[in-house]
Amino acid sequence: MLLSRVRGSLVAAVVADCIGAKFEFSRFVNIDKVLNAVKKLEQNRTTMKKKVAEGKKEKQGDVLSFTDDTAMARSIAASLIEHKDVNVRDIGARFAKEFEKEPSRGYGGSVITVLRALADQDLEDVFQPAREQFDGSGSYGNGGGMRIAPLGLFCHQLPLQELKEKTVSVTKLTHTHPYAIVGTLLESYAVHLALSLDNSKPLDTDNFLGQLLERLRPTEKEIYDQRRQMKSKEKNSGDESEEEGIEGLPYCNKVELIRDFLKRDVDSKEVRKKLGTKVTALDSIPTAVYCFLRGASQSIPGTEERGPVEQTIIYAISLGGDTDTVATMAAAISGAFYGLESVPQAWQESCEGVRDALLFGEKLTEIISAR
Ligand code: 8NA
Ligand code: MG
Ligand code: MG
Ligand code: MG
Repeated sequence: MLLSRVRGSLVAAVVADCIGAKFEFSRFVNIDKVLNAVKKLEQNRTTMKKKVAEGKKEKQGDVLSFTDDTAMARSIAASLIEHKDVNVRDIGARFAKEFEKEPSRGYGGSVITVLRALADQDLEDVFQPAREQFDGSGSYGNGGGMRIAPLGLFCHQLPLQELKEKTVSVTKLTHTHPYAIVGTLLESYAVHLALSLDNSKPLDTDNFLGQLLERLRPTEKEIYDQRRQMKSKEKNSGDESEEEGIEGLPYCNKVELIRDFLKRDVDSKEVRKKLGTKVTALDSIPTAVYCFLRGASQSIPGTEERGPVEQTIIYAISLGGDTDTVATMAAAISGAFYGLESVPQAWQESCEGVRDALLFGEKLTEIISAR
């Protein structure tokens, strides 16, 4: 059912961010450590329920907080619901307001300059602050991808061209580097594709990658070509900004690498080295796609008794690095395929923002279904 899958994507993304946040950038993470953390969380819920059943006073229990990833995704979801379309000025204003209200959600080091500038209601060009980042080259952080899932869901059954254009404009509010844009497109394409596929039979991972590449290849080429044209125009008009060369199609190459990884037993070290777990888009967004497919193939040692969404989240966090962000992006894709029932109740009850995600999911589904 569409409702379960839209909600599944949003809720899985929230719990992955909350659970992953504790491990962000910690040096020694592995499957056992992540499993211990989720088992503890599950036990806490069981103990709490027992106490309530015995008539002892209800305790709220520990609730894990969400981070910037969810804060920004919520702004996009709320804006899409209110305007029934992408309204970049409104999304920018919401990003700024959220940041102002709760600046300690773990925002990226550089994006905060943009978020402060976006608070200015009279800003003539909302994309200007992002364009000025890093001496005019723009941020290539993964902040575009970590928040884009609600848009991938919103665009269900709309033409790909629309999904592409809307994704690019929402990304450019904070990230204008072509690597950030293509990475965000990879994530929104993946969420959109996962939601559209028949989930009554097991996922055909090879077919998923084939369809994803079919979407990504022309897009990646187009985004780099546009950038080259823009930079060459600037050069001719005397603008000094320099661009380090973008060669080939690095995202498509990484997606091809995922196909190879799925055929053999790949250890975490190789995944970290060749796909990456950094805060940069190119070194984290393809990794999220891989984590989704690894969980879907149910091939993660130590997690055999768990469902695919759980496996994806546990595995993504176990890789270390930017754990909350890789996990939230992977979970958004996985939840869109497997649905809300695949996210354990205990996880849902332990994370801040799940109730809102359920509500956003309901309203987004109403909009999609009314088209
Ligand atoms: P961003 O735009 O600030 O980018 C993140 C970082 O990437 C920057 O601070 C730079 O170090 C580097 N970077 C990006 N573009 C360039 C460039 N053109 N040249 C050189 N360096 C560059 O923020 P974002 O929104 O993309 O960040 C996403 C990540 O930041 C997420 O993982 C998110 O969770 C968060 N984050 C949180 C913490 C934390 O304290 N919890 C720390 C780092 C990042
Ligand atoms: Mg974060
Ligand atoms: Mg950020
Ligand atoms: Mg992060």
